[in-house]
Amino acid sequence: MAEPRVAAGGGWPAIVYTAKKAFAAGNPIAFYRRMRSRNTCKTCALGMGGRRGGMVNEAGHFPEVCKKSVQAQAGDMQPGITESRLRALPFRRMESQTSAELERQGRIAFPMLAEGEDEGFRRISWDRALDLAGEAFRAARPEEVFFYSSGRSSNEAAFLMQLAARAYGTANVHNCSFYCHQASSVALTDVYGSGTASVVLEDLGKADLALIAGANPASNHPRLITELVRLRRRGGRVLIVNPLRELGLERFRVPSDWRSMLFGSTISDLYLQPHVGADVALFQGILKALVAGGDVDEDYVTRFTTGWGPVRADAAAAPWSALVEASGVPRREMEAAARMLGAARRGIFAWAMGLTHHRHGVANVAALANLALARGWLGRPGTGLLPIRGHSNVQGIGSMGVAPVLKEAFARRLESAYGIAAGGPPGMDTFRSMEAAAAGRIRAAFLLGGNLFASNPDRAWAARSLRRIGTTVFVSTKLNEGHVHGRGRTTLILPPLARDEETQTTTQESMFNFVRLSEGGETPTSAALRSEVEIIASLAERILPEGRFDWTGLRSHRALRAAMARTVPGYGAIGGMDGGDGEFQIEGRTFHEPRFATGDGRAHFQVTPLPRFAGGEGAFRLMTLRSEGQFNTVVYEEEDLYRGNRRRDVVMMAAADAAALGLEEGDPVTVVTDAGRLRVVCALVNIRPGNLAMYYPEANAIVPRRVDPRSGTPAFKSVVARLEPLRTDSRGLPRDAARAPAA
Ligand SMILES: Nc1nc2c(c(=O)[nH]1)N[C@H]1C(S)=C(S)[C@@H](COP(=O)(O)OP(=O)(O)OC[C@H]3O[C@@H](n4cnc5c(=O)[nH]c(N)nc54)[C@H](O)[C@@H]3O)O[C@H]1N2
Ligand SMILES: Nc1nc2c(c(=O)[nH]1)N[C@H]1C(S)=C(S)[C@@H](COP(=O)(O)OP(=O)(O)OC[C@H]3O[C@@H](n4cnc5c(=O)[nH]c(N)nc54)[C@H](O)[C@@H]3O)O[C@H]1N2
Ligand SMILES: [Mo]
Repeated sequence: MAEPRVAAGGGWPAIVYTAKKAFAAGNPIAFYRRMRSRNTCKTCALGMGGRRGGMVNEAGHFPEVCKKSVQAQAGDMQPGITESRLRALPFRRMESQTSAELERQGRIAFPMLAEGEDEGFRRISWDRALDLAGEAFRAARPEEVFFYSSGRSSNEAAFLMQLAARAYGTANVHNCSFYCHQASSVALTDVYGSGTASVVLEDLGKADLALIAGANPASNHPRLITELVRLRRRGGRVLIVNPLRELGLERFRVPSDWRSMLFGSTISDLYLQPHVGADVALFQGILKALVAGGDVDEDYVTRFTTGWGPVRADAAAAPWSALVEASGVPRREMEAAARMLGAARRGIFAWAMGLTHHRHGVANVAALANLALARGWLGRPGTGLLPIRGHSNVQGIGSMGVAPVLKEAFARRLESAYGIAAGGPPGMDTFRSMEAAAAGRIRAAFLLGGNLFASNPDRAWAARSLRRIGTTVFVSTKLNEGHVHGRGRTTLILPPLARDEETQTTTQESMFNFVRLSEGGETPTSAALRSEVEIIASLAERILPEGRFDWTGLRSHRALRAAMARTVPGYGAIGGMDGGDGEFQIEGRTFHEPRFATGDGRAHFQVTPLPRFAGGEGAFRLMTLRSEGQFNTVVYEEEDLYRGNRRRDVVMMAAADAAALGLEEGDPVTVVTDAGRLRVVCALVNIRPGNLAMYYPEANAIVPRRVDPRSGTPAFKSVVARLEPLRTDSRGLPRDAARAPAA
């Protein structure tokens, strides 16, 4: 078995790493000062920094820092790419570089162009670049373009981008949440009429139970672990639902807490390991046991919810044997979980990609919400539902309307304020836009950050599709694989300021629906960089009829915030952002009383049929996941300390399955899906037999193009896979043999 290289998550390795990065950035004092500057943290959406200063959380606690924020900061503080360096970087060299090598080329410091048979990018002027981009959009019809945003940009840029796109006439506007938490938004809107968390950070401080399903916050949201440690110190309980035993969810050393650093902190009280994609069965089993134990809050259910009857009947009708078989979890473990829920007074349920990246992602979240409702844990302090968001401003980008459909009230206000048809038929989401590109139907695309190439399923298809786009306009801080493998026939890269380098203040929204201010003001890498708002406004000026908008007004972030205050639901308070301590909680999203944003004011139980595993006899369930040493498509380190892997071209599997296949740690093996084959080596981990794990983004080479029909999210974590151990025959030549899992 691959032994973890450390005894607990976090701890000294995290601190040493931080110090190393700070010194590598040149001047550790300047680095620290920049980390502490009054700007929102650049990595996850837990919500750090802002007006209260960097490394401070929403509850005012300091110091809060993680490896990821240090990497992001070090990446942005790199010197700019020079023209001579760019000349030495033709596509044929870029094509063989890893994501880390491309990132380490430095900050993109001036606009770049590649067209026709060009062998690489070359520097061009801002005016020329913007003119070319403008011409491409003017030559296309509105249905032949799309606008995508990753989750790092500001609310101001996002608001302006969707406004310009809609005024231009397209609703093909979307963001990375369509590959991330869209299933949560769809499910939560069904449950309580709003698509985001029902809780604020303080609620975590009041809960005595936390259930964390399908998430690995020890790596991906380390600040959340601090909350779990505090919760346990108060005598609370933590329940983990994850097919894979993640070291950091068992033990963690919180660097900002001396007790935890010295002795380590236990995280999980109960660790349930269902099959990949089998959470609905598990949650239904726990619900069944809750009913049997008399732990349903009947009074709450009657007064504040609808739909309990059918959900209860469904759970009653499901035989234990079917639930145990489907989930892989023994009945006594589901009953133990139900007892833990029953013994707690206030619980918060949180989840991430382990629930959303499935064909039935929406049902996964709905099934978890049913459990919360049965306990009366929605709309009361210290209770609620918390989708753990990814990018630092992905939620704000969605709130700003970077989505193919808008809430009715939002669309109406945009129409009356700007005379644009915002309430028309829905545009294409991210995956639909990729399909349109594959069919050669996209003539121009605008990509505000991100890396659509490496984040898509079926890597070869994603490359082919993106390469068919007429003109692709990237607004990117650093080079990534998408700029080369996923470039358009004409490709422009426009370099923006990072949020802490902006000359005007910007705003970001956390996963707790809290909007904070970034002051910007740090010295940018290059004087040529422009703010995202400036870039978008300059493009919009070129593609919209003259005099259509007051462009002086729309370049002012303050004026944009005034526009948001008038149009974006819940954002009324943003107009006052610039005065005093203007950071604010968005209206109408978090619930501390059981009165919800649904038509009838109640929360809605949802019936969730058990999804069936599509693999059949002999197939494994393969998930793709992250290590701590990467941020999405950018892999900083090959090594995964926590899972004990020194390389990433591995398939992680259970010892029992490996033994049945005659495999040992490090043996070569081919993973086969209906999208392709990938030769990797075997890595033994503590995962439920019958299930496999591989690293994203590399595994996208063999992740098929299947999406959840309700949310449009690719099923990155329910892939049907087979293994072919590489065997040798009597002559010592390789001979492939397909085999089945042990369980
Ligand atoms: N260090 C770091 N931090 C990040 C990121 C990063 O790349 N690196 N990315 C950011 C972004 S955009 C996001 S969305 C988040 C992602 O944060 P997470 O969702 O935590 O990340 P993943 O690694 O995709 O998957 C998380 C867990 O889901 C489990 N899992 C897989 N399938 C299932 C299943 O069927 N059921 C259950 N119950 N569990 C399952 C896996 O074992 C894994 O532990 O992190 C953000 N923060
Ligand atoms: N198989 C598999 N596929 C997945 C996933 C998975 O778990 N498994 N996860 C999915 C998820 S959750 C997500 S969110 C997507 C990620 O999809 P994306 O958000 O599209 O990808 P990222 O890798 O986060 O984008 C990184 C790039 O953003 C740019 N960038 C960084 N900072 C800034 C900035 O401040 N401004 C601007 N303008 N640009 C910036 C840089 O050029 C950097 O290279 O991938 C999805 N794909
Ligand atoms: Mo994400």
